Amino acid sequence: MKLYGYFRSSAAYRVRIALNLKGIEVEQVGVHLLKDGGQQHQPSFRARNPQGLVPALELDDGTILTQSLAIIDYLDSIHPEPRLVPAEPVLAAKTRAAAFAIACDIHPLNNLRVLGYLKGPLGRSQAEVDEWYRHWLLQGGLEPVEAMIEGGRFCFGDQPSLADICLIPQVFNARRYKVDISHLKKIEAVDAHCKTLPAFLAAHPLRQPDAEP
Ligand SMILES: N[C@@H](CCC(=O)N[C@@H](CS)C(=O)NCC(=O)O)C(=O)O
Repeated sequence: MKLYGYFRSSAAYRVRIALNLKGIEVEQVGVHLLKDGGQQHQPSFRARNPQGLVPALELDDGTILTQSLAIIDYLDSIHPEPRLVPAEPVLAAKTRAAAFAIACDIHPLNNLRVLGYLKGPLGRSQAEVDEWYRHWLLQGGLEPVEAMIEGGRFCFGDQPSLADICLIPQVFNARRYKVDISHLKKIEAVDAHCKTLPAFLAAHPLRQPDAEP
């Protein structure tokens, strides 16, 4: 399988964590989101993902899967252990709710193309764009997620789940954009624990073949 991604893409980071947790090896293909006007917009990549977004997972028979959560669901289907969503229905729903709060409610508002639209066509200053980012990351996002997660060593208990897979890349983004999350104690504790685990460490943006300083 081939994973089309970008080292700093948090959606690709999610898929890398899931692959590592399941011990599935893939070839990584870098799609530089900033070079050449954004390689995600080139026809060769659009043929793989008409949305022009990473990640995309190409299966050995050439089938292309897109959308990180759909890809992770596929990985869970073909390789059920370790499970990424608990079997118990209530815990499964809570796990998905925390994951979706990040992937569906924070991430799309702070995506590269949204920030670019604010700054370019809408003429917003860098300070306004930074404030937009901080607002949707914190009040619109991680602060409610802090209240949703139940703790243990991970978001929900002592096994990593889809919630942690979505949370850790979002925390990486918060730190990268220098948004203070030190008041989010449960999130910081989960992040500190994940930093000790090979599956999360190996998925870190700076450890990818296309990483840049
Ligand atoms: N919902 C999609 C989001 C994918 C996405 O937004 N990817 C970003 C990188 S994290 C991207 O490719 N952005 C390119 C752009 O904004 O032009 C998923 O979960 O896969």
